[in-house]
Amino acid sequence: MSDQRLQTIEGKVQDGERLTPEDGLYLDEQADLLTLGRLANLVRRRRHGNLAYYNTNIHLNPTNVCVYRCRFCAFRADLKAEKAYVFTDDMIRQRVHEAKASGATEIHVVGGLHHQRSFDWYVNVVRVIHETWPELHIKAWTGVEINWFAHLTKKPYTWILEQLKEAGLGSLPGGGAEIFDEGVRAQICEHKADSEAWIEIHRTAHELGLRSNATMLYGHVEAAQHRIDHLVRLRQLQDDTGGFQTFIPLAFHPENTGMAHIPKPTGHMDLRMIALSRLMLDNFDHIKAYWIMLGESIAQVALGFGADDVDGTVVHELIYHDAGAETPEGLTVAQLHRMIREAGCEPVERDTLYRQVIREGANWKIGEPLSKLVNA
Ligand code: V47
Ligand code: SF4
Repeated sequence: MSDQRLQTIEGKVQDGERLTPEDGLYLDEQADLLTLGRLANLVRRRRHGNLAYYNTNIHLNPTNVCVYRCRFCAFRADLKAEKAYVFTDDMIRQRVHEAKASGATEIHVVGGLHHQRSFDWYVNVVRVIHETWPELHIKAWTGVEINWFAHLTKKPYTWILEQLKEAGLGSLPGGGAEIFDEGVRAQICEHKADSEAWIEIHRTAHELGLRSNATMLYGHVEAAQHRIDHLVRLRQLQDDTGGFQTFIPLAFHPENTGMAHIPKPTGHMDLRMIALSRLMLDNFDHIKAYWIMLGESIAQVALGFGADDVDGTVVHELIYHDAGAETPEGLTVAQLHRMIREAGCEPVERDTLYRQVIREGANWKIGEPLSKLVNA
């Protein structure tokens, strides 16, 4: 690596100056892992000190039936396939009761795009959850799903999001972004919402006061320039709206997918992606090391490579486990605490909107925004 180039980039990071797409490409293609990690950790420590966040959540994938056939997806099923399922209202209520019993503050809801279900069915999923336990934060439906609802109803995104908000929606998860480059999208998820639609939906959500997350699926057919393009487009939208909360780099899991011949990204690449994201996304508060897909060990190490969040207890995860994830489907709070403390950080429970969760016996209340805790 050219020392001169690296020194310039390091100087920018130290001064809190924005990195250019060219800097990003240079770091992705040339920088060694420890340099990337050291610089990203500098930014992470500046923003969060030694705090590391987690939440107590539960997942619900109400159906796996999907009209699309993304090549990286092992979760979807055809309508008549043996593994196809659709949750009834009672099954949804049961999951909410389980969430309550486990002390969850969030339910994360995503699924397939069922050929025979109307938009009302998806609104009803949100309503049933909300009516069963109004305090539970509902983080539901990716940009791809919102785009499908617009296709079903022929209504604008604003209308769709307002209906969902009225039913109890609290925020949007970051899925469906994959890689924004249309050439890559044509190879891995040809028919679903394109990058412009995904960006427009998140912009609309932010304008309506809904916070959202963003993801990037890496380690398949994409190259460094596609990853940097993806990060820069997210950074631009965040400059406009400030509505993103966290960025989650998602490692491709190949098992049982249409791209099973591609090897799973290595721990080396996983840590590089965490660090690169922290360095490029200077206007995102949080970088999440999603332990379900990284594995507990890499997620733990990632806390020293730019990540400040490990997601949550995550009971009932299906998307990665169908694609061969070997992690458990859930971790206890004690296990998360141990993982975080061993990495030299202090665990702080957060809610979906990144406010502290204060527990008193079986009850919890929402405290200060986490930004107030750093260096407090
Ligand atoms: O959009 C699907 C990805 C996403 C595979 O917002 C796969 O807090 C790897 O977005 N290998 C859904 N990735 C999950 C998601 C998410 C996860 C955790 C937290 C949040 C959040 C969001 O999962 C999909 C797709 O990009 N995906 N199949 C696979 N085989
Ligand atoms: Fe369907 Fe989502 Fe799987 Fe694509 S990733 S096939 S949209 S369930």
